[in-house]
Amino acid sequence: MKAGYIGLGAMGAPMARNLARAGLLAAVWNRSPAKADALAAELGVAAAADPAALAAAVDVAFLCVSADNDVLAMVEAMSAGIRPGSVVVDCSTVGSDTARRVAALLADRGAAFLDAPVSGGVEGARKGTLAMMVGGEAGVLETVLPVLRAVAARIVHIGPVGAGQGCKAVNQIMAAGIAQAVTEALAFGQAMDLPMDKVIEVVSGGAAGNWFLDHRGRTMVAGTFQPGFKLGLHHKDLLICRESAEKLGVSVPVTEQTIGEYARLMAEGYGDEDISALYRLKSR
Ligand code: NA7
Repeated sequence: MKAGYIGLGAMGAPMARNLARAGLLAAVWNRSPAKADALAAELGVAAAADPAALAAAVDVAFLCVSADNDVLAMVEAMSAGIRPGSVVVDCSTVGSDTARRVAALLADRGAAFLDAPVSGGVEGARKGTLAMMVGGEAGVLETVLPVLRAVAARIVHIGPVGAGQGCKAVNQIMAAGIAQAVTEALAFGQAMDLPMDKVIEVVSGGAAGNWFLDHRGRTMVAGTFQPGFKLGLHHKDLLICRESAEKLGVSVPVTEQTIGEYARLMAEGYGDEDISALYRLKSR
């Protein structure tokens, strides 16, 4: 089975590398061509002329682009080349409605679709240890499972198309709460002049230990906020969560607070920093 990858950003590029390591990658494409050319040369695969050419050359086409409209634009751009029987796997974080729209567009071309957002950060993408939450037909997932295993260590079928994105919204709300708790607590520790290296070391081993503290705790107290996961992208995800919550009549106060605080940081020019830049506000 041959795979192609569209969207070679912080998450897409390392996932493409893992597909190449598994001998599955045939072609890549990126909006800014320099990234695709460099990665294609590094991995010895084709840099497709356009998304349609990539779609025509593969059985499984991965997508990992920023937002809903970008996914829709890419699927439109691929459609002339889509092979009947092929599968598009979207690892972007977008709304469930977008996933369903894309699935319908692809069904008209005889192709299948899985919404397959991931969690685990750039570290997980590099190591191939991502958690992948999948929406779509179980039979389609089964067909492409050997390919997905090259990029993700935990792959769970959540339900029909859109359910993967629903699960990702759960993940993103939880990630916001964890970011709030960790940045607030570490700023509090810093204000007490505690030795923060030691605080992080011991707290990590107890009941409050978590991934975000382990991977971003030391860098945030040192005042560096390299992504990681861009704050502006998490803001975009939380807007999706808020919209769903409104439709469901569910209250999401942590999400609301985080949206407001991210918006402040974005207005100050920090939107491309890691989400741990929330620490900037907590430590003022
Ligand atoms: P990055 O590192 O910001 O990468 C975004 C990628 O999406 C990058 O390759 C972009 O191309 C591409 N992109 C963005 N908009 C478009 C459009 N309109 N058309 C084609 N390609 C586009 O983000 P991450 O890798 O961290 O995250 C990607 C997704 O996974 C996102 O949904 C997250 O929430 C989760 P560029 O290189 O800028 O030309």
